[in-house]
Amino acid sequence: MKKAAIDEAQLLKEFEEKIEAEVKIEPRDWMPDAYREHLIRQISQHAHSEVIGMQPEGNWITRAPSLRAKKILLAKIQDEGGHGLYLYSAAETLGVSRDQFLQWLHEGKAKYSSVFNYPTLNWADIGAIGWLVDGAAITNQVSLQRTSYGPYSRAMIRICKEESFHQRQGYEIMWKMMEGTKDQQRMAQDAIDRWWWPALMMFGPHDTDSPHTSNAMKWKIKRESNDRLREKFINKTVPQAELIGLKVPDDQLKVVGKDQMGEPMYAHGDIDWDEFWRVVKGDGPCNKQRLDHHINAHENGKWVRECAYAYQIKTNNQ
Ligand code: FAQ
Repeated sequence: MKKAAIDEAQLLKEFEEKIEAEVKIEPRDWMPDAYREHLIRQISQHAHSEVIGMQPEGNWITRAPSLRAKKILLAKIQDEGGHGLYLYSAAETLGVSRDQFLQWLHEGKAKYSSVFNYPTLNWADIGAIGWLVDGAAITNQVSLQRTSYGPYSRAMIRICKEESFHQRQGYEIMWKMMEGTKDQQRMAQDAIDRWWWPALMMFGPHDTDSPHTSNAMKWKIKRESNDRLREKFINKTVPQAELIGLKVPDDQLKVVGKDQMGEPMYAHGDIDWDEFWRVVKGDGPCNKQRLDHHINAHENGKWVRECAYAYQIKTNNQ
């Protein structure tokens, strides 16, 4: 065996021992190329989701029903932008520039969560996004706090603190609507009818159809599988819906047992995977709108980046 190959085998062994011992991998540590590429893909897509995810809610800032609701929504959307920034920073530690990430997004080479390609038709949708979309996101992100890559894990810890507030404010909106008039109750039910399935799709394809899960679990990038996280989300969310008088739009949903705390565990009906892949591949109700908006905003913000860059050069030269 040549020396370079022996060195590489030793480095791989040390890397695997760290993963096994739950020692975080840090940016300057040696890591296999495939591990690096896997992280670049997942973290940048996660960042894009946070930023594109600002659009469906941003649509309702000017139409929030009260000053309180408007302040909360503004703060929440701003948080999502911040989450995108933490995540882009974490992804950049892997050696790819932010410009490159954005170029991949604009060229359609990078993905973002399918759920953000659905329209927000009324105020109840803002409740449904906070409750269901943030609820699904946090279920996944709590487990990602233990991901093996240090910068990603630390970003997740910070993000989860804010995300739990987002979930609660969404649930509060739904709760208030369910205490309101018959029309408000109908709006809330209509919102869960439209957002339930897209929220379940956020967890990705079934484990058996998920090409990345095997490596992700081996390297402890993902700590729980797509299906396991989806089940956790359903088990947590169905009782919340029932508590305020909402019905989850799944006729096949049934209780299949109790967990250790005595809480019900559910089996769900079939997910429309044709719809999922159509939306992932660009043919959802709002894919074009979301991407065009991002491209335009990026173009319009060019002068701000140029000013910041000029200021940086000026201060560095002082
Ligand atoms: N949408 O083999 P897998 C949020 C793609 S944050 C689009 O299972 P993996 C906060 C997948 O990329 C929400 N594409 O892949 C917020 C892959 O394609 P590729 C985002 C999807 O990576 C709230 C292919 O399918 N959260 O909401 C989706 O092991 C409110 C095969 O899939 C994260 O990104 C999908 N739903 O598992 C903001 C969490 N599912 O890359 C604003 C971090 C799968 O080969 C308002 N990411 N695909 O071209 C993850 O946990 C994972 O990447 C999964 C997918 C679970 C998303």
